[in-house]
Amino acid sequence: MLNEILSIKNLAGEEIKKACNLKDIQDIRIKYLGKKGVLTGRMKSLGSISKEDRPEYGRTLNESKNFIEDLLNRQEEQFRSTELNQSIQTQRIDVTVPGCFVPFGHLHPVTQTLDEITAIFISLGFNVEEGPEIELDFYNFEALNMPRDHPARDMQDTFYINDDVVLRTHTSPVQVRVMEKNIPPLRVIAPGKVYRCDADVSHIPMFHQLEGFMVDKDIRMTDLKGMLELFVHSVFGIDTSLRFRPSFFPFTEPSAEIDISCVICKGTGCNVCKGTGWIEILGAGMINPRVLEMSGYDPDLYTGFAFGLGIERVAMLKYGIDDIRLFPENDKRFLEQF
Ligand code: FA5
Repeated sequence: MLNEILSIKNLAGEEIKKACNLKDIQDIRIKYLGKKGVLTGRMKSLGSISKEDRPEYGRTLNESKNFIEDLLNRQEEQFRSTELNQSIQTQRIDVTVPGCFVPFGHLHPVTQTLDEITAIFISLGFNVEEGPEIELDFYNFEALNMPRDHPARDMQDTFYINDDVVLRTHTSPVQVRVMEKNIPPLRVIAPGKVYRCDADVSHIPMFHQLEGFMVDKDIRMTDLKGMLELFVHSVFGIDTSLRFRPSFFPFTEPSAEIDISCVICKGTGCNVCKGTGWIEILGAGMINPRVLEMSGYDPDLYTGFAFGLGIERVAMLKYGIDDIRLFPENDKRFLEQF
């Protein structure tokens, strides 16, 4: 019986030597050591061996099993490393092959313009604040000196959610929200999206504004003028002139609309400026004392200026675009030019 075990061991050894690949090794392992394997079967029948012969028979079985296992493992290891070397050889990466081109995206021209303007005001010491786009009628109108029946509400075609809630029509409500929670001095810009029921070549229903305001003791119209001059010269160049035109906003007094000399024709007159040489870019003024008072400030102690500009309008002038509706269309052929 011992001879039988030894011949099984030798036979397995022969087969392992002749194995050509990992699959052969796997088959031999199953044949001899698997659940129904030749050697496993002998081990199961150990109980039927006489007591005297059992120790030697058991030892021989174990040694043979260890021998076969060891041989299988070594051979398997060898096949694995050969396989690895072969795959390294055949799958070598050719670093000289040109890579796949991944096109780079970039920021939308309106975002680029907004970022540029924001950076200018940050460099002038302004803090950035934000307010909700779904706004209470109170902040959008009432606290800005436009009660429910005020005709000035008609200046902005409003999307109403219900009687008390609107999509904000401008960034000016952020003035009130900031003033409510802070005491002067304040130097704040509030960029963001605003909504109006409005659509033609120079108007879209969702656009961007940037509100700027400063409140402290002794803030004057000349401070507003200086800030805006600096801003316009930074964006459009030092040769650009500014013109303050009297206007009306219920939340500023006095109010002005600010024109710049046409950046296309340099003030000589073209179809962009409709032959006038001037283009309107923003509304501004000294914050109405009633607004200061409603926000909890003493208007005899504090004064402030505020301005609000349309970002798309600035981007149109900066890039020479004649139809504002191109911005929200998101046609890649248009966007790729910036
Ligand atoms: C206002 O919205 C005031 N809140 C601005 C202001 C702030 C005045 C602080 C005084 C003090 P106005 O309605 O003019 O003002 O809008 C400001 C700018 O938004 C306009 O000059 C224009 O550039 C832009 N704008 C207005 N409506 C649209 C629209 N539908 N599409 C694109 N841009 C618009």
